[in-house]
Parts: sequence; structure tokens; C-alpha cells
Amino acid sequence: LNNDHRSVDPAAVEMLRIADREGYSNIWERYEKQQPQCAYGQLGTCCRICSMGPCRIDPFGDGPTHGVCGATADTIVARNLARMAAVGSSSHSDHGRKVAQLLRAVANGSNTDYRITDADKLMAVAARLDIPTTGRQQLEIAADVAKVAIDCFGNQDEEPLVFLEKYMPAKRFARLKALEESLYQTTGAKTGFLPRGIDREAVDILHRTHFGCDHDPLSLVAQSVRCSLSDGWGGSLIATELQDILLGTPTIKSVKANLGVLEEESVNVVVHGHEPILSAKIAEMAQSAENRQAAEAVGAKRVNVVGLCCTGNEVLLRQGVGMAGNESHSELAIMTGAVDAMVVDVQCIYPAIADLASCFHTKFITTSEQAKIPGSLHIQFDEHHADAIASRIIKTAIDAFPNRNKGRVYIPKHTATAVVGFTVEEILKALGGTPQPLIDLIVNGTIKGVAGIVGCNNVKVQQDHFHRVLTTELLKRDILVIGTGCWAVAAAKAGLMDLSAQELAGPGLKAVCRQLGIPPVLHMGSCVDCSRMLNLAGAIADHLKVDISDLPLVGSAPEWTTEKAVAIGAYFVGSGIPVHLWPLPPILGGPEVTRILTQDAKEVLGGWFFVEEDPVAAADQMERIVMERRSALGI
Ligand code: BF8
Repeated sequence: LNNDHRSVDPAAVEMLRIADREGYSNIWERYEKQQPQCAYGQLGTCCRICSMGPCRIDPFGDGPTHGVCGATADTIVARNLARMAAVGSSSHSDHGRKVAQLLRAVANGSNTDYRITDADKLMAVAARLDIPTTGRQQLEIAADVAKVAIDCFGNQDEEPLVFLEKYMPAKRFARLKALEESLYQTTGAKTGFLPRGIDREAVDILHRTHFGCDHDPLSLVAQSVRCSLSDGWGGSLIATELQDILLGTPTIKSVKANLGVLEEESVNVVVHGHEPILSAKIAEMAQSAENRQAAEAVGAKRVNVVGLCCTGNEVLLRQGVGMAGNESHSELAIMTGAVDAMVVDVQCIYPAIADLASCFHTKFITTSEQAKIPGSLHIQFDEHHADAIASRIIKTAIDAFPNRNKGRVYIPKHTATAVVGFTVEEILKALGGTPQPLIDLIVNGTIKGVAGIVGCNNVKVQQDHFHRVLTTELLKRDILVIGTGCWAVAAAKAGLMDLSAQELAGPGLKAVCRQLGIPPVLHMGSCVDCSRMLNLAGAIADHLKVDISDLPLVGSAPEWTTEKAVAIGAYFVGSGIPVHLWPLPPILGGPEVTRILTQDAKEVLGGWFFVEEDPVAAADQMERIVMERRSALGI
């Protein structure tokens, strides 16, 4: 069954057989039709910035070496990379902005559909931001937290982002500041690494990559890192922290993952996208007595809300909602014929779903003004009327249920159990309130180090293969694996987050996991929750009074697809964490950019990128980095 070049997931393989038989279009089939893909695009040497172009640089030196304006391959590659980082950062950060605005609305009483769910988290965030809490009303404190967050977006001063300054470990902050100063002294030119305003850093990239502005690869790469840091320690962090305040900080729980979470006898609502302000409400309203009765009235057992991708991760961790799959599962879920509604908000949604859904009774519902898809049903979400709109969406799914063609329904039976919800708070709680026990285990070599993985699915790679092999290889080597996003879904589906996965770990890690009753692979959330990984790294670094780049930590983005992954990779590197990537990023046509990112960054930032196509070799390299860092620390 697993003998399919498209996926290692048996549920996917079953669905792909149906797709082949029925002729359903899907990413794999459309990818084949795109072959051969443009080599200039793959190398990053295609420029479409002005109307004298498009220009392209021949990397083999047979054709033009400069664009019409004179731009070199390195300028073109660096500009394209910077724009990817700006788009990725903007996507995460704009998500964070909406959460901050919602917190403000809850605090001032203009939104009553949401509330402060986690008061302890509110206090912890306020304390971090030096907002006074003693003797003050909860909503007053929430208003102040929201204001600091919102101000981070529009800050017009030259000072660094407040969230970044308050959360980033002191040594890392000092290193980036010193780097800016030393570059100024040695070159006489300003190069910034510490972000100022979240919106500003993205606009800065749009400006400096306009025709005839910044052509210096180093300067463009530096701004890409700065903008990405405004995502990791800004927009994404704000999204995570404020979602925890509003929706609750996830706690450790056991859940189910894979297409088998769909139920033949229930109304199935799949939430897909990124913003839990919507998906958490849908999961909540599905439980209302009114909706339960409505479902029963059409002959269904219940309304079964399940998740896909990152918004799936959000409701998985907070509400224990079943996880239908990662990115490449989104079309496969529709092909089961058992999805009554797929409800999407923003990011990582294939527009092809509209056509596919039209072959079934499935309602494909878009909800965001920022993500409209031709062929879908648009039900505009408005957080000020969230309960009513979520209920309307559920009613739409219930109304679709009787139209289901039962003869076409096929749900693969596969599910795996996953223990998830390892926020920094839960990890510290398990360790007795301090990172010291984890540090001791690392120092005495029981655990060699920690690998943080985030990644998508990418049709260029067999679905989940890289995720599974890399993760398993790292565990074997006593490296604790933490992560988020579609990688986390892959790991959950593969059973790597089940307690039985302890058996796959090396002796040290296995003993620790057994003692704590945890799996060796920790699900920390959605992609904005990569900020949780930064915070864990930061907590350890601050505890030891060292820089993140001193710690035996390493990152990877296997099967990466999106511009958000570029931003995450760049803010890991900017935070001092080396990052593995596969497939190849579109930079190899620029030798100087490639050198900066894979070599020079090591010295300057303490984090750098490396690429490796083979998951076992990638694990070898990651282990090597961990061991080098251990010996540099003298442990
Ligand atoms: O933000 S892992 S495909 S779903 S980009 Fe998208 Fe990639 Fe999945 Fe979430 Ni992250």
C-alpha cells in the first residue's frame, strides 16, 4: 500500500487510488502537468520588478549576465528572497494584528462573543511587558497588553519592537545590536537587524526592492532577516500569546489524527486555514444544543468538527478536535465524499478545492475578505457577530448533509493517537517550573540537544516521507524533537506523538520520556506557534545567561512550501539557530547570496541555512551541529 511515490501516508495512498480511478484533479496530477518547471525560477534569477523586463540571468554564463537595468544575478536573487520574507512575515503578522484588535475589543467591551479565557496568561504577558498588574482590573490590563501589541505594528520610532525587546533573550538582543553598530563602524553604512515596526519592516522591503533601490545582496539579506525577526518575535509571538489569553493556553491532551477522524454518520465540518478566532468558535458552536438538534433532525449522529493544517492544530491543541491532515490532505479530505462543509479563513488553501467540492455535495465556504476563492460560498466572518456566523456556517453544513451521496463515501480507517499540547508553560510545568531539569539532562548527555522542526507538504517530495524519516532519525540519536505546523501533523499521523514512539528513541531520550510520560516528539502548535519554540530556546538561554546560538539547538523545514516558511527559517537563523531546508530554496542562482546564507551568517548571526535532500544525511548534519555546540560549551 505504501508503494506510492506521492505519499507515505496509507490514508493518502488509499484516497489517491480513488482519485486515479475517478479522475479527480489533485496537486500531484497538476504538478506533473507543470513539468518541466522553469529553471530560472528555481534558481531565483528571474526578475519581474519593472516593465523593461522580465529579465533572467543564465547561471551557466552562456546568456545575459545582467538584467536590462544592470541588476546582477545576486541582486535579483536577494530581491526575490526579501519579497518572500516580507510576504511570509506579513501573513503571520497580519494574523497577529487581528488577534490584538480582538483583545482590544474584548477589553473595551465592544466584543462580547469572546472573553479572557486564560487570566494567568494575561498576567504573565503583562509582567513580561512591564505592565503593572497589582490592584488593577483584568480588562484594564488586557487593554494595556493590546495597546502595546498594536503599537508594535505601527511603531514609527527607530527603537526596537517592544515585544522583541521584552521576549528576546538578553544576549541575543545585545548581539544583534552590537552587530548593527560594528557594521556601521566598519562600513560607514547603516545595516539593521533589530526590527522597529512590524508593518514597517515589510514596507521597507517593498520599498528597497522597488526598481532602482537596494542592489546590495548583503543589505537585502539583512533586511530579510530583520523583517523575519519582526514576525518571529513580533507578529507571530503576538498571535500566540494573545490567542492563549483569549482562547486558552493549550494543555497536554490525547487526540486522533488522520482522515479516519471523519465520521460516516455525522455532519463533518472541516476547518482549514490559520485563524482560530474562527475555527475555535465553529468547534464551540457545533456543541450548542440547537445545532445538535438540527443535526439529529437530518439523521446525523452529531456535528463533527475536524481540522486541517494550522487552524486544525489550533483547535487540536486547545479543544481536542480531531486532525484530518496536513496540507496535501486538503483535497483528499473532500474526495472522501463525507465532508459536508470545508470552512477556510486565510493561507495555504488550494483554490482547486472549489472545483473539486463542486463534484460533491460539499460546501466550500470562504470567510475572509483576504481570501476569496471563485466557486466557493462566501460567508463573511465578523468577530463582532462570531457566535451567529459560526452557527450559520454549521447550519449550512447540516443542510448539505442530506445531499450526501452515501454510495460515494469512502473514509480511510486510518487514525493515530497523538499526545499534544506542549506549550512552554506545559513543558515547564512538567519540569517542575524551571528549565533546569531539561538543562541538566542536556548537560549530562542524556539528551544531546533539541531539534525544532516546522514544515509543510511539498508535492516535490513524497508526502510526509522527509518528516517521518528525519524525525525518527533524530530521536534515535537522543535528540528531542519539537515542532509545529504541517510537520507536526505528519508526526501525529505517523504515530510519532504516541507514547509508544518512546520505543523509537535512543536510550537517554527514551528513559526521560518514560519517566515524564511524554512522547519523544512534542507538538507545540501551529506555524505562528514557532514563537513558542523561540520562547523555549529563550528561556533556556536566559536561564544559563548565554546566547541562543550557544545552545545545542538546530532547526529544519523539511517539505517546506510557503513564503511563511522562508520567514520562519530566516528568523530562526537571525535568532542563532542553524536551519536545514529541503526542497532547495530559490537562491542558488546567486552565488553571493548563497554564500551569505550558508556560510557568512554562521559567523555573523550564529545561525545559518543548509540544504540536504536525504533525510538521514540531514539528521547526520543536524546531529553534527548539536555535537559541535556541545563541545563548544564544554559538555
Ligand atoms: O502555517 S506548515 S503548508 S498550513 S505554511 Fe501552510 Fe506550511 Fe502547513 Fe500553516 Ni505553516
